[in-house]
Amino acid sequence: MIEKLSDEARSAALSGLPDWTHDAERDAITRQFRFADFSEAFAFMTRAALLAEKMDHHPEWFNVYNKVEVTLITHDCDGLSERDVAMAKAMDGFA
Ligand code: HBI
Repeated sequence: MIEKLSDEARSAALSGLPDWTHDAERDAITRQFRFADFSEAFAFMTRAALLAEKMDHHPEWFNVYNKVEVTLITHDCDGLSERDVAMAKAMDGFA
């Protein structure tokens, strides 16, 4: 069973994810990505999608042209888990 991060663990994780915002209401994290064009944005989404399948952990996201809005939350614990942190770090690396 995947565990929700404690307040302390979450704060520590978020300090390493400066471009992400914590949504306290959902206990989720969100980030807006902006790319050069749609092709770049979709390339990012393709890489993230392959990782999501590999991790069995899937983002909630919205794309319009060169913008991708991502929300990460772990449905199994209805909040933030290590999986969200790992995916956020990977997405930052793809961007
Ligand atoms: N993706 N974001 C997210 N959160 C989950 O809990 C989750 C998922 N993808 C698949 C998954 N869980 C599986 O473990 C099943 O629970 C669906």
